[in-house]
Amino acid sequence: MRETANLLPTVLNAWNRNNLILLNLLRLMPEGGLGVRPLDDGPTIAQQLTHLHAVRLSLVEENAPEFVPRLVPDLRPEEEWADERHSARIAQMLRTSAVAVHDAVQGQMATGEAMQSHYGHPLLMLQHLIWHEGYHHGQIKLALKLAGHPIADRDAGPLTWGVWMNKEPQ
Ligand code: NI
Repeated sequence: MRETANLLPTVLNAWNRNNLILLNLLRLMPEGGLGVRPLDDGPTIAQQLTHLHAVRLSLVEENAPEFVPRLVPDLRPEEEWADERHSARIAQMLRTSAVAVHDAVQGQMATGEAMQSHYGHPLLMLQHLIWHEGYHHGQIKLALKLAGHPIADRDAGPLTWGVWMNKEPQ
């Protein structure tokens, strides 16, 4: 019988894996990929990634504001859909907001209370974000394919599905 009393570390580990997969997607991005738009009037891939960062920080701010990190100007999502084309800066944003979400959920779990604005349980915020980011992951991969710059399954597999399936603790 597995211990079910404290699944929090496993759930937080899943969140960290989700972020690692996004960072890996950024690493796999073909030359010029950040500027690709799935639709003529739609956001670029870069904008989708900064949107993810901004949504994370907004949800933390609305629900557990004490965990909003003090951000250097470059990492502040002044504009939700910023068209940031520097991959290293986007990666830094995603790392920072991932820690903020992790700490907010962990902190809120410790209080035993619901989140301040939305969600009856802190883990639902985490699940919501994983769902949101998986949605954009698919959109980004499809956009690259439509633009003629697909990421090959053999390259993406180990850095996406492989991260979820890795049996080693991360
Ligand atoms: Ni979205």
